[in-house]
Amino acid sequence: MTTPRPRSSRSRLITATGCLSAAVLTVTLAVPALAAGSTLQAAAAESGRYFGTAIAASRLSDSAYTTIANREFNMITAENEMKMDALEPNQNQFNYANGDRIVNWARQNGKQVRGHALAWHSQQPGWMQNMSGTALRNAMLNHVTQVATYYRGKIHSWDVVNEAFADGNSGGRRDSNLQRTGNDWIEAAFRAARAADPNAKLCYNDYNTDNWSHAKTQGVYNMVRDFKARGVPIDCVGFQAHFNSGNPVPSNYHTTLQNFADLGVDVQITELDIEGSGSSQAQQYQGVIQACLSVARCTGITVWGVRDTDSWRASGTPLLFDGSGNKKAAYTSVLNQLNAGGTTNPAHHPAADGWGQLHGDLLGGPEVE
Ligand code: G2I
Repeated sequence: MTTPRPRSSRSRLITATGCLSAAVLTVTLAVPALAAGSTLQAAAAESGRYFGTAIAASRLSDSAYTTIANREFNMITAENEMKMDALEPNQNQFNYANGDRIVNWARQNGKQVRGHALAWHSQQPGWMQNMSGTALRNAMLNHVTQVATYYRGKIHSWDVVNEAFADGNSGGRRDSNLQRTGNDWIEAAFRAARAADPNAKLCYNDYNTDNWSHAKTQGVYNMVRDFKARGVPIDCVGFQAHFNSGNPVPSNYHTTLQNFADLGVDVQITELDIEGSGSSQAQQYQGVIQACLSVARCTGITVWGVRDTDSWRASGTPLLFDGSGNKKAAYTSVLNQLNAGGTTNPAHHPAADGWGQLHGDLLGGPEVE
């Protein structure tokens, strides 16, 4: 494992050298010590990134759960409560109660919210599953418009469309009732979301898109490139990052994230979990964090749950805290890798919006430890 850069007790010295007529003036400034982040959100903020988790409304009454969530994370995704079936159980009758519980908890605790998900082939309410053609297209667009309008101003980023590409070697779209309304259903959803909430970042989100050589990754990449070329309003791409031994963290992850970022979108790790235990799990987590931090436009990381027992695949113990709320080896490796630093997210420079902490990088110039 990489040893984190020491940042704790000593003041860091910034030396600036400049010429004043014939004389060479050397100025040495002492700047405040930069404490290594002691929580995931503090450590990620050092490079202008967020660190998030998925929250289940049903667990908000569990104080062991909320204590960890509040301490460690500053970006919140509703695990299920903002999906299509949850928000529109009957056509044009919206139920925001559980979504609001999560959004309100996040905002009351000073956290931002990632909206998940406006349009998806899965988790559709029964009435929508039976629709097709123009009626379905219009119902989907109405859902996107109503929900994005309701939450306008409260959402950092929306997963506008989720999981629209097929697994396997085709590199093409997944067959679904939404896909059968026409290939332009994805861009139509993005345009409706932009019109409803112009300030939210609009993301495409998928799984098994981590390995650059996979056909699915290439399919999504080509869609995003096409959207950027034609002015379809897309701001970001989410990589779910559900890993296990059959689907390990790819060695070319950095390449994937960088190539998408080079299209002019932000990238985010949106649902990270890695089945396993001990040092093997810890090392794989470290690799994911390192890949994100090596890409300036990789702006944040979200793990898909708090404790192993909260996970959708609890038996795989894929998260950073055990069922008793203890920090696992994976937690320590993630924290250390965040504290080791990396590229700084340009849009969330520490000086810009208070996400980060003031540190020597602001002053530029050579650093002397
Ligand atoms: O499957 C893992 C994730 C893949 N990417 C999209 C995510 O939205 C998805 O999350 C999972 C949730 O973690 C599960 O909690 O999505 C599943 C399906 O929406 C969620 O499972 C559902 C069960 O299927 C329901 O039976 C159950 O009522 O969770 C619901 C609430 O516990």
